Amino acid sequence: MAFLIVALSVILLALFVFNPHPSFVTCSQYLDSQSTNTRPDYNSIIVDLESNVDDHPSLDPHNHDISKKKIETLHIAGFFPMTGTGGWIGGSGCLPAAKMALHDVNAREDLLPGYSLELTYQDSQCNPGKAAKYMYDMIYEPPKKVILVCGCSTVCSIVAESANMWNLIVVGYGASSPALSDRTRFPTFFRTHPSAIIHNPTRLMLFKKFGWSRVAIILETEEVFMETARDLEQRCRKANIQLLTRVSFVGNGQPTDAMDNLKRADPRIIVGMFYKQQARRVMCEAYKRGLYGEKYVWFLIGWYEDNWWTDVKGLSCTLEEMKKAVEGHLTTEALVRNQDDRTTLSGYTSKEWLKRFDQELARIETIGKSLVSSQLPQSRQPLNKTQNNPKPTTLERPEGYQEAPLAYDAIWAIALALNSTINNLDSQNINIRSYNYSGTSHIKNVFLSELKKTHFLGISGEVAFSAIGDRIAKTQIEQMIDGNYTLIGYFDGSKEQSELEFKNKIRWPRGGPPKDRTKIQEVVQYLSLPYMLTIFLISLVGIIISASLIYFNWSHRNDSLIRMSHPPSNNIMLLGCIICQTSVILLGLDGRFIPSNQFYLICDLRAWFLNIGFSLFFGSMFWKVWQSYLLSTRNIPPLGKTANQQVFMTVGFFCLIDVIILTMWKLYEPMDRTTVKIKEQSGTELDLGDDVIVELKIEYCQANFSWYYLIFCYKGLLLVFGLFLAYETRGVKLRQLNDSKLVGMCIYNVAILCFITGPVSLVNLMRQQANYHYLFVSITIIFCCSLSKILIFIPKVAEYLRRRKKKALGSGSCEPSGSGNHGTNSVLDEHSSRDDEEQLNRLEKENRELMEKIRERDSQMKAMIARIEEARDWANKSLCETNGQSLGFDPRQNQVSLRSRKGI
Ligand code: ABU
Repeated sequence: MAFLIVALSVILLALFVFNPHPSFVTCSQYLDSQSTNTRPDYNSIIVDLESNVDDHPSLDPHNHDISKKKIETLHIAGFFPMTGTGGWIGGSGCLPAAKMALHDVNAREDLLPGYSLELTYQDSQCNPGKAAKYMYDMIYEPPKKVILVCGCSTVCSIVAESANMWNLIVVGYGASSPALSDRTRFPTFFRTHPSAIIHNPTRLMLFKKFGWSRVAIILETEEVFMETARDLEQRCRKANIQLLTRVSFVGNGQPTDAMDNLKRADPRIIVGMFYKQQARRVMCEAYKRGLYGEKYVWFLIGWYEDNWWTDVKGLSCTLEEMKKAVEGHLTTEALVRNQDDRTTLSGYTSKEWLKRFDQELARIETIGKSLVSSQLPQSRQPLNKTQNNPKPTTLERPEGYQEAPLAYDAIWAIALALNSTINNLDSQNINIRSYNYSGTSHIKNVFLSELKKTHFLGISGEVAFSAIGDRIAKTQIEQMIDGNYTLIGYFDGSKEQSELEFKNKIRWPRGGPPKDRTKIQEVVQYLSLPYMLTIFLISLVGIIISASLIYFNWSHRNDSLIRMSHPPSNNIMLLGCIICQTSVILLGLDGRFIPSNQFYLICDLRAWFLNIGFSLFFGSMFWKVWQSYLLSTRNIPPLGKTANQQVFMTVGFFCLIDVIILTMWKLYEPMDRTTVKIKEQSGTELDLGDDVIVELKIEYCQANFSWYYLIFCYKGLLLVFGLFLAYETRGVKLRQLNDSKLVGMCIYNVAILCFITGPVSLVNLMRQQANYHYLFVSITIIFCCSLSKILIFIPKVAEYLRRRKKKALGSGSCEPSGSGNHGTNSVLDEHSSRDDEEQLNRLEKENRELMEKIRERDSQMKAMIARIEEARDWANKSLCETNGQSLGFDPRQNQVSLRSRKGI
């Protein structure tokens, strides 16, 4: 027996000495281990608090009876992120608060009588992998834990998702992820920390207040931020606020690419969602890209420590640059400290509590300085005042200082819920000691329902949990002014119709909120008025001249000079000129004169006038060279009475094709006004400020180029054929069409100019030069029309004037009728010319009859010769047969004799 007792003692001693899980500690165990721990760290300083609690009066100004006898210990397992390189490492501020709460709770006689609470904790480093391992260790390592507490969203997610498997309830003091509100995924999770989505209504209120309807989001790819961004996106969509872009980057990477993408979207209002370490990198990159200053408003998370931006280690920005980058940004954060002077459940007002907490931190600091001053986390390093931080406010505050009341209240909430649970279980004759990780979840359920009912005034305000286990809180808005955070106001998103409550004015460097976008000022480059008016004037003169020439043609229609030029075709040509020159005026009418919604009419009119005008103008000339070609190459009667019909039909046919094409164009792809950017100028250059960009645009009729190509093909064929005819008839002089040679010359001009102008006018570079384009096209049209009129009519008019002059001088001399070639004709009075013409027609008719007779005689002669040849062949053949048979003669040698015998 004695041997057994000794052996058992040895085994127990060995187990105690070779503890397989030395990585986590209870507060009391820690005191023992301190004597052997040669490496002091920040955790150790905090644990010192526990060791000094009882003999430190600052912890207990209300002098609760802390000597009460506790007989049973209830164990809490805690995750406090205190070291690490990413995420939220606010355990440094929260652990002391949790320990204060434990002390206060344990000191209360009326709370958990017969029980004391003890905390076993781990530095999770805000690392879910490490947290998972520590959780299993803490669960499987006695003593049994009745509840878990955690901070940092990534850790709470993994802990809370698995805790239910062990009938464990989790209370989060520092986890803001909206994903944690999912009751199916986290059925036993409660938190004193409000969800991060409570920032979003506040952000939205600010967007609306300052008239921002275009925002961008940059976020770190952690569930907490992704869910918050998703919620913000949905709210923005509902509020008609455009989300310009949403860029993200991985937590342990550099945000450079994301920042490049962000800059490309040209945002002005940027919401940033990331942990502090990445916030520094983002703001440094923002500085480098110029995404800071008076034109930009950054919305950051408000729970970083106040001097988070001052640590420039590992950044490529100086402190000065960082200060510029963060200046003026706004933050939103949940209000997690009771704002009034009411005494809270703990017996302190929040001010008293804060004072007490600050004293504790100071005490820890004192201990820490002597122990680990060289190993303090960067955020706690005193700020070098020469580094241009004029008024640093929270030099010695550890990370998590802001969330400390949440950690304090989390322990109180647990204590209250446990207290009610024990009472509840007592009434059912169940002891809390029967609580087990596996098996029945009855105790867990009782605990859950008690936790749900929890409602008390805590240091962080009213502590109550919503149906999804979330904390309800107000948000606070702050702005960084001169390197320090200044309170701007509050917003209570939980209340319907809530308004922003301003305490201070936001400082806007320009006196007012910046614009949410670069203002794009469109400037349509219209035609230069002097150019346009000059062209209008020239066209008008051209139209008047054309009309006058029509009149001239009509009034001198009986004059052989005019009559022999086929005046109807010339009139059609002049009408075409009038229409083409009108189209030039239409081309000059731009958005200054035509409202945008009616601009399509101008587009249509331009196309119709130019096409129909061209068909009349060129079609009539085409007909003339064609007739000239027929008359010169075929033996056809001169232009008769049907000539007028012919010209009308030909030109009408060309116009019909135009009508078909233009109608189809209108029906299938109607033209409309469009503007195209040709140049961009910054507003600074034009003294309009850097928020403005001037876009120089040109306006034209939007059309599918296929229609242009179709018309060009058709007109091109006409031009080519016209050119051919003009070339073929270049040397032909016809009395019936006395100006056909001149018309041929006109066709050359028109064809060449059209072949150049048509394609060039479609080249983009040309189209972008509104003035040059207009001048180029309109001068070509005017030139074609004017040259044709000059070539065809100047000789006629000149001749007419010459005749009039002679007549006026009383000259009676008669000259023979002219050949009709451009005004070199002899002067004839009207009667003589008519007789002459009749005589000519007679002669031509006789000539034709004679020609016909000659042709008849000719064919008779040909028939006779053929018959003679036939007879001769026959005779030769007969002779050959006769002589050949008797004499063997060559028949050709006897031709003469045969002929003589036949008497031919
Ligand atoms: N206020 C700290 C929140 C940290 C987190 O949600 O991870």
